[in-house]
Amino acid sequence: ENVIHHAQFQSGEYTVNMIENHPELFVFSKRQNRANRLLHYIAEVTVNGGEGVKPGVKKPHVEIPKQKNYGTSDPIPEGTRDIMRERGVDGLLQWMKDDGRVWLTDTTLRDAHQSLLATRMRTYDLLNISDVIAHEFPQLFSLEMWGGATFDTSMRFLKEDPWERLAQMRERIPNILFQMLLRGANAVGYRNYPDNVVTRFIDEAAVTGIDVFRIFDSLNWLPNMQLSIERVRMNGKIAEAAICYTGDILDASRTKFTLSYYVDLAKKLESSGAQILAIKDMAGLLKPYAAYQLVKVLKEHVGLPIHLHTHDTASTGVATIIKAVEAGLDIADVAIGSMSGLTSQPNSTAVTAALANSPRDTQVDLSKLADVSNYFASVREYYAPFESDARAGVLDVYEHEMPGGQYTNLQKQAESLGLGDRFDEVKRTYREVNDMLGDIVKVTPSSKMVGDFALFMVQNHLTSEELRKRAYDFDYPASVVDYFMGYMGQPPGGFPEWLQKAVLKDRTPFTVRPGTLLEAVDFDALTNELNSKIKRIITTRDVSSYALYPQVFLDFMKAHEQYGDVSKLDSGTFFYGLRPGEQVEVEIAPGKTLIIKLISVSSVRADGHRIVFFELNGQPREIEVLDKQ
Ligand code: 3PY
Ligand code: ZN
Repeated sequence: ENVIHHAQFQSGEYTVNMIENHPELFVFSKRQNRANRLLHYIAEVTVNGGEGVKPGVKKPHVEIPKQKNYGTSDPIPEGTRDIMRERGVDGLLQWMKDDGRVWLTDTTLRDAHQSLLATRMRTYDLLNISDVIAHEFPQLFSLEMWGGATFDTSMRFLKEDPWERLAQMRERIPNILFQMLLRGANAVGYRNYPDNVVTRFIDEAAVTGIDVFRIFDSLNWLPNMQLSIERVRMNGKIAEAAICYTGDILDASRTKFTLSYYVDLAKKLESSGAQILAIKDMAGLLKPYAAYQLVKVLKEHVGLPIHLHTHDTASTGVATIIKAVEAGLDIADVAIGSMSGLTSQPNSTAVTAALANSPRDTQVDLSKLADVSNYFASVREYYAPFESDARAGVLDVYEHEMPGGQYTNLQKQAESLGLGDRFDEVKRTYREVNDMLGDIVKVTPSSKMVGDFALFMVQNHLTSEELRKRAYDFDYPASVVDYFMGYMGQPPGGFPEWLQKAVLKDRTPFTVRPGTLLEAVDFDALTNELNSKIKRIITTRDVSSYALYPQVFLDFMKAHEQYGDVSKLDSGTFFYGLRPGEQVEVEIAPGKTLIIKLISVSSVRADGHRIVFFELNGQPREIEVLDKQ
């Protein structure tokens, strides 16, 4: 396996000499060393708290319901992925249409936790429910389980490899289509990348297990989506292209994002090769009667299946889906009950129950949904530090129009700048910035830019009027400068000139597709660079991660070197460490399990350190940790 994942092997340029030239292929980390590194991690977290968890926060007592162990006499039932394998993409889409049910995409494994828990759900918790999903939910269209913010977050905060998540889940769930969110020319990042970075990322994602790529552009700018659509199709996968919905088509005073604007965009996406049309209502602004109107008119003008993605921020989500179904919707995004609602997707149980015994019954088993919901309800307790304090749907989303996936993330960003208690002001300013920009589509990365701009204004105590008066006096956040330069593409209606001039000063913006200006990445050079920096075998996936997120990837590698593979720890241990007397089993490799028990933690010594006493497989171990408090 080391050999087949080696970049040189995958690039097809290997020879028999390759093994001689790369002796590191046969250097395997020692088990002993792996255990030690994990003990260091657990000691560190026990004393100082895990990432995002303040020291002193008590580890919750969580009972995770045990999941069924499926034996060989319980084969995995046939699902949409099997149908696609047998009949191809067109065959699958025809088969779905003939079936007539409302097809569901479950977003629990991606957007639900991106929206509710700042994208922190760990692979460990996703894998533990994967067998159940494969066996009990073959009636789904797809599982949205990758992409969006999960890619960088998993390296940045969870210190785990996003590619491994995909590969491991693919192994456990071979029967249901896997879906990812792809930000078009921004891939899974926050800026446009050179074309060859985007195409290579798509190839790698397709090979590793993604079947459906939901492709969008943060400004609804078609030229930024075309390359991705083509590349997904070249890989024989499903190109689902999205119109991002903002504003309110039923509000006659909103003249920019009208019904005809969306229909026009949808037609262009269809002629660009899209195989499914997504309505991406990233903030949850699509109200039920607007959804009816939109889907009905789109159905009249576009021949593609329509897939609705909404957020339940104002609690209208289930009604929106049902009205869209009345207008002929084909596929709807939902999240499992305990991970639904608020800034997440509408509740799968509610949608399933609402359509039960109707001609468009989803065929999903309600009692099985309840079991999985119970699982996520308990797992979610570990993620309490990442929850927002919202308890009920609120209407202010119609005011700020912030995407669900951004909400908890922006809140964290505000807290890190010491603006946590001014979040209401940040939200108000977010809308002010939108209006100042001439009303734009707000979704990653344009939403991130609006968020950065809003934080900048709040930090500097500026209203939009004051900013207008002193617009030339400031250095603007990097994302704002990039936006006005044209690095995210062109917004409908263009840029407000006064602000563009003030932000750019003596720089000249461009209007061509950014991908035509960005120099292609030399992947061989990147591979060599990585080989010189990292003491293990470099895979083509590593090279893709590095091309997208150079510093984040290197930091992740450094953490990996220091602590080993922390994705193997359960989430209680990962976020909070161990309590004195607590024992956990860690399966570091198939059949290789460490038994780790925390005995005690010493008081702080004069040099600021504590000694953490463990038993590792019954043998005493001591680890010294600096107490950072
Ligand atoms: C993302 O790009 O991560 C989103 O979820 C946008 O809605
Ligand atoms: Zn979303």
